[in-house]
Amino acid sequence: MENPTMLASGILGSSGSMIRRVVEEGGAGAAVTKSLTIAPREGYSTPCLIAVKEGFINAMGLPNPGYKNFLDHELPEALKCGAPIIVSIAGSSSSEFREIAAYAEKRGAHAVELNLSCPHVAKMGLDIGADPEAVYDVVKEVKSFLKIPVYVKLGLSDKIVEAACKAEKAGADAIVAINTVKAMAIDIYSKKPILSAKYGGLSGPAVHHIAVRCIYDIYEAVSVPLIGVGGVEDWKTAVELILAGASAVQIGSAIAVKGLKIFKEVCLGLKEYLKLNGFSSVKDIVGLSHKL
Ligand code: RRO
Repeated sequence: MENPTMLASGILGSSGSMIRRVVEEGGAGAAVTKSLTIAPREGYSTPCLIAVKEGFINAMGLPNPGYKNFLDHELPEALKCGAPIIVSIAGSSSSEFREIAAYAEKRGAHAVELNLSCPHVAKMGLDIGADPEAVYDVVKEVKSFLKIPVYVKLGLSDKIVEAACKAEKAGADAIVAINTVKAMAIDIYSKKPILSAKYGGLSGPAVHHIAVRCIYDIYEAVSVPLIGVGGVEDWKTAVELILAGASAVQIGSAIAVKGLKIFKEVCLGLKEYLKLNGFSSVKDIVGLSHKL
């Protein structure tokens, strides 16, 4: 990667041309696709995304054209940007993760990210990620044959550190944390939950300090590289996740607020911060808050 910023899964990662723009115009160092499933999914009906005071709540419901469609028709375009493209996978069993990961590798993905963290789709995501033994089984299965790196994306649960340890034991090459946090918004006039799926995932500034805490705790427990996600909205929030232990950061909700310029803004601020503090590389500050 040319810089430590990445496009987070779920934002602009549904088409090859958008991914190219995020890298070529925005300057992201790498991009993660929207999570792919075996069969195409339409996702939940509207309302599926709302803006709240400190972020967004979404329940998109994993809309995607199915892995074959995406990997045949969108990935080749995305790969033209030259930056690493990481294919996000959602499944409800080890064999589903295996099937999609194998095809992603065949079609030229640089890595896969296993979505064990979506907080509001039943039997997928966090339903697996909050069960450390299930995390071990899925990661072990994918690692048993795949040559490209396997990132494991975990979400907020009481077991997140245990799950990260199990993922590492099963061979994960990196841990990504966190996803959105299960939440709800109620319309005081209709007196009903606003999202059609009732529950959704909270993202943006509201979850930043939860992400910092999770990265900090996971860094103490594992040796593989960590990628921090959650409320990165400027260079300061990126530096905070790096000091907690992240080697790179993913950016999602802030794109909806600031546009694609967020990537260059973070990189520039990070560079200045390193220079002003006498460091020569991001590596010098990864996990530094544990050492002082
Ligand atoms: O598609 C979604 O509703 C979704 C997914 Br897969 C995820 O991992 N996280 C999220 O907040 N929404």
